[in-house]
Amino acid sequence: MKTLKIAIQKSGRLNEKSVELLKNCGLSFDNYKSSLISPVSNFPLEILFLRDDDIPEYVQDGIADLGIVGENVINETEVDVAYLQMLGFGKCSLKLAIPNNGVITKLEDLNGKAIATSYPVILEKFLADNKITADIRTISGSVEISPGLGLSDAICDLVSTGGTLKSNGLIPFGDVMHSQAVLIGRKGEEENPLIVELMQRVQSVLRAKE
Ligand code: PRT
Ligand code: ZN
Repeated sequence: MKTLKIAIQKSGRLNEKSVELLKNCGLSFDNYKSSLISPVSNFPLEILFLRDDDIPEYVQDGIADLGIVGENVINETEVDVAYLQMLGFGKCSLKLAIPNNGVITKLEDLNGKAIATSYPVILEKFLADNKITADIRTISGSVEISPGLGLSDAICDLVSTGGTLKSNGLIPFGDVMHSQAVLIGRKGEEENPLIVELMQRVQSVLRAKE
C-alpha cells in the first residue's frame, strides 16, 4: 500500500503538540532537525515538516495526504479540504483590537478606517458580512505595533492570552473567528484504510486525554 505523507509545522506553536500527538499514536520518527522529511519506522507514513502556511495547499493538491494546521490558516488560504478531526490544541481567536483612546466604540466606527492584519481574506469576508467598508492593510507580522506607529486605526490578529494586545495598549473589540489545530485530509480519501487506522489511533489518544 502507498506510503502516506502527513504535513506538520516545522517549528512554531503547533510543532511540539503535533509531534506529541503522532508519538502518542505509537509512531516512531525523528522530530525536525535538518531533514524536511522523516520516515516513520513502524507505519507506512512519512512526516513532512513545513511552514504552516503551506500545509493546506499541500493537502489540497495531494502532495501530502494529511496535515495538522490551525483553522485560521485553512480559512485564509481558502482551500477545499476535509476536516478529519478537531485536535483541541493551538486554541486562539482572531480578534479585532483597537487603541484605548475612545475613537472607535462600535463596529460601524470602523467604516473608512485602516485595519492592519495578516489575515486579509478572513477579515474582508467578516467586514463584508457586517457591511463595513474599511481599508485592509496586509502586514506579515508584528501587527500589534501598527496603530502605535500610525499605520492603522485598528488591527485584526490572533490572540491567546491577550498579553500582547495589552502590552501594546490595545483592547479586544470583537471576535472574527475561533481557531484550533485540526487534522485535515484530501476530500474523497477518507476511506483509505491507512487513514482510517491513523484516525482511530488519533481518536483514542484524544479520548484518553478527556
Ligand atoms: O513559521 P510558520 O509560518 O510555520 O509559523 P507562524 O509564525 O506563521 O505561526 P506560529 O507558530 O506563530 O503559530 C502557528 C499557529 O498557532 C497559528 O496559525 C494559530 O493557529 C496557532 N496559535 C495559537 C497562535 C496563537 N495561539 C498566538 N497567540 N498563533 C499566533 N499567536 C500570536 C499572535 O499572532 C500574537 O502575535 O501570539 C501573539 C498573541 O499571543 P498572546 O498570548 O499575547 O495573546
Ligand atoms: Zn505561518
